[in-house]
Amino acid sequence: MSTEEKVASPAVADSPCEACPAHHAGNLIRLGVNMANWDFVVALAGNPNTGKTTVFNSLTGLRQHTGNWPGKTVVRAEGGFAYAGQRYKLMDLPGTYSLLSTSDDEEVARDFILFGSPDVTVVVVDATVLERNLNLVLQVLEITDRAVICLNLMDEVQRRGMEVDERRLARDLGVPVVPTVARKGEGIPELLQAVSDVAAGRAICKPHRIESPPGLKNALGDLTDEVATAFPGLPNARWVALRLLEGDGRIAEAVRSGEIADLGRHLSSRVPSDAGLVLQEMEE
Ligand SMILES: Nc1nc2c(ncn2[C@@H]2O[C@H](COP(=O)(O)OP(=O)(O)OP(=O)(O)O)[C@@H](O)[C@H]2O)c(=O)[nH]1
Ligand SMILES: [Mg+2]
Repeated sequence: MSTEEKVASPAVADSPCEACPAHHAGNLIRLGVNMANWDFVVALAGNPNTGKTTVFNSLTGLRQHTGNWPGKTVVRAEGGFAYAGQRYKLMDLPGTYSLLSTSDDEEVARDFILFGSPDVTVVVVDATVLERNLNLVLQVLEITDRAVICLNLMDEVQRRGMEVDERRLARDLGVPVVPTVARKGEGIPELLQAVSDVAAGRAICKPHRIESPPGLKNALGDLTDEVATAFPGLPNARWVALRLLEGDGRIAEAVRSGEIADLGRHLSSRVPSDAGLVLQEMEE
């Protein structure tokens, strides 16, 4: 893919919905690839084909390809937007079912979610298959307390006569849940507000976490301390320790070789990258 294809489009409303006065996108300035000096980094995570890139395009004004193969996202892309006086760098990630997945494009997403230190992780879920999508949601909530759930494809939920109780879901998960129809721009203003509230600390999340049994808790605590000491500044040392306890060979090798520290350094969202370029995986 050439970088020319990623040139920002002007901040023109793409859908009729965005042109109507009820859409408060007046607060949104799509920055395309122009995103120097950001205040916050936001990651778009989610299972494959849930509408992440559609949300990304709607917020940045960029035109990353959406849809099924060959449009599916396999590398991460970045773009920018400003909202309510703050600048955001938005990362579009490949779809992933689990933070334990090991396929190459899923690993791109996993590594950024875990080691890229995003300020807010938006998990875009397909509301028609919520249960399947909750696997990743719960894994993300294990590692961050700054998350927003974008409950997408609500038009399909309605069309199929299904119901999703988003308020109950928000209560049970302990993080904001925003229903959207990303393809039509519906719910995007509310999503922006939720992201900005979480980023600025106006909304405090209390994510649902699975309680570990006492034996595991102690072992995990000790090993987490050791990992954190060996790799100072590495985000999510607890997750790494958990993987080691579960016998994950790839993570064990990354710890042994020290490569795990590079992941933290290369992916850190605090370090400015070549703004607007679609970034290939760090190894490339
Ligand atoms: N009906 C409906 N379709 C949507 C909605 N949002 C996105 N889509 C469509 O879903 C398909 C997948 O959208 P993408 O944005 O490419 O999904 P993605 O999550 O980026 O996919 P991967 O990068 O492969 O993980 C596209 O055809 C979109 O137009 C929505 O709210 N409702
Ligand atoms: Mg995509």
